[in-house]
Amino acid sequence: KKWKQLSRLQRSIILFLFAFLTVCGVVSYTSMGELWKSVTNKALEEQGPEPVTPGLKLANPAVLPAPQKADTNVGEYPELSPQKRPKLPHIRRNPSNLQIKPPWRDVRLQTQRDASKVVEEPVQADREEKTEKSVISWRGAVIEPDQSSEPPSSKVKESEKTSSVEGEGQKEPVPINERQMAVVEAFRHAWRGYRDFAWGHDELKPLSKSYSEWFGLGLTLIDALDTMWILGLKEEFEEARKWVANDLVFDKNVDVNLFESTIRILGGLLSTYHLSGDSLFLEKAKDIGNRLMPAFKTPSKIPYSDVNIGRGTAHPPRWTSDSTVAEVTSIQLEFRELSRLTGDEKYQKAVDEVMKHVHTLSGKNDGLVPMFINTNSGQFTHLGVYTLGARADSYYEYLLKQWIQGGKTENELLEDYMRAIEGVKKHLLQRSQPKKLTFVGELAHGHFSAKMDHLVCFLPGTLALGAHNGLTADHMRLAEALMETCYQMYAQVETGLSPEIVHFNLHAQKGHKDVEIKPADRHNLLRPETVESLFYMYRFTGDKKYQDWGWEILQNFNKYTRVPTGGYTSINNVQNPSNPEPRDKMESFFLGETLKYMFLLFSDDIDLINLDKYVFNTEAHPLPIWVPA
Ligand code: DMJ
Repeated sequence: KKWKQLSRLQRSIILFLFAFLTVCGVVSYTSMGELWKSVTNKALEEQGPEPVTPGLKLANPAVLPAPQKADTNVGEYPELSPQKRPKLPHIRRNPSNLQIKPPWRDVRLQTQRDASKVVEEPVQADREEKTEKSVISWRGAVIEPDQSSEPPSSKVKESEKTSSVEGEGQKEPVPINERQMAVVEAFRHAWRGYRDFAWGHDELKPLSKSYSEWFGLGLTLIDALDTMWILGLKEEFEEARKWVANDLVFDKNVDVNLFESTIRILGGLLSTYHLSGDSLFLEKAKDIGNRLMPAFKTPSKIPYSDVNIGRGTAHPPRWTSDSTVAEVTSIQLEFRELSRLTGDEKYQKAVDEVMKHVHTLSGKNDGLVPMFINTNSGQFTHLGVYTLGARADSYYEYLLKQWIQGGKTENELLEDYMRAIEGVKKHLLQRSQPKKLTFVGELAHGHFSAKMDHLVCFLPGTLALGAHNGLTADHMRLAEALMETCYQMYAQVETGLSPEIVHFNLHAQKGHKDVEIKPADRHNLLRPETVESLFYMYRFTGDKKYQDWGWEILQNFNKYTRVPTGGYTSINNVQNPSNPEPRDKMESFFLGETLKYMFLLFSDDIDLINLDKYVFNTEAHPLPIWVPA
């Protein structure tokens, strides 16, 4: 106890003295070791035996600046209460009311304030549970009981005080800088193409000046709503809002993909509701949320991939009764938030059940999951193949993000996340030649492949977010290494744009770079993952190199993917600067994610979507973090 009361400096001095005395022979190595053990393992010993875990590291303190206000003890380790899912209904279901005023700017473009506030009175039952404090340790993430004698309820009040709208609303908006202006310009250019040639349709085809439909629901428009809000584009936002009010109809005989429509449409509508406070968006979110619910009517409760939102029927893809693991485990943030807002727990129940079930499943490899799950049996299928790329990626992302969304109380999510990252370290990490870049490969039936999807570049950002929330400093070090790798996936390529997939060289060969690209993989779809991670890395470290890397990427998007008549296009060949072979398609996530993360990356205003108040869904739509009761 006394040891814990000492400051870090005092602890360091004592340890230094012991080391000094040991070297001088005054104290034996053994007693030095004992002291060290008793200091570092105290929490572990208190809980009794820990499952034996290869690669287990002792807890490290959070590596990053302590989160702003949300948690008082995060500078040490996050507090975890006994395993309890957040209870519904929550008291306040209003939007976060993030904007004191709308973000519209004059010539001197200014950032809007995002004075977020999710005030939820703790329900009585929760208060009682909170008094039973616990110690949780998981592979280097040691979460100690709250040291303060303050009752949980007074803590809530404290956090209410510090995040109050009144308090923050007074702060001067921060003017946007030149790089952000360049993003606004890029967005306007992209939007012009969409508005002129694809208005109300899913995706712009900028070369043929037409559009493509996927679900026929104005996907790009909905995905881009909160980006317009954040960038301060008033006219564009108002016009798009009118379309949502008058033309967005979900009562259509159309099959939509559950995951894609959840992350883009439901997520986009919910975040726009929070940012704008406009109930139109909540009404639309409820409508689509309800229409997606039939997907969960399966023998196993693992949802089908496709839903007919007009007929209320759901089914798996034609060729299989499997769903994709990432898809069924990356819809939770959105449905849980829908429950919180509506007070109807059915949405949260459905998605929580999926997570609980997946938590118990066999077929994982040190926390790594296969890519498919059967909707009848509820079991993983196609066992033995592990990737952090397509079909599994956002499973890992949402473990951490749900834990954060729920106020860091759902221990199973944290356990699964920590175990999975250990699995990544054990099975998937390798170093390339000649630059010794750390990368995440794939494992197929025991065989390692040095293949990495660009999609995996979400991982540095997610690891950094975990470290910011009190997880081991080790994760931050890995995030830094992987961030460098993802940047090199751009920098080592002729156009300065990453291909969809790279293969890393494991052996040095004269004239070969780290990154090799196969002809089938050399396209670029304007994907966001690298700039997304750059945003997190800059937010948490303040290291300007991350902004500079993002700036290079923006320049290269402008150079090779910008279509003069409006819009940006995916390209087929990142290795041919003289003809990158435009594909004639602008994906909705370019506006929903890529440009939004660029704008946030170039900002120095940590309150422009404060990461202690919001958690981004996997389509870059910010949703409020529920204030812990
Ligand atoms: C987006 O729809 C989401 O980011 C998803 O998680 C992965 N694929 C695209 C972007 O690359």
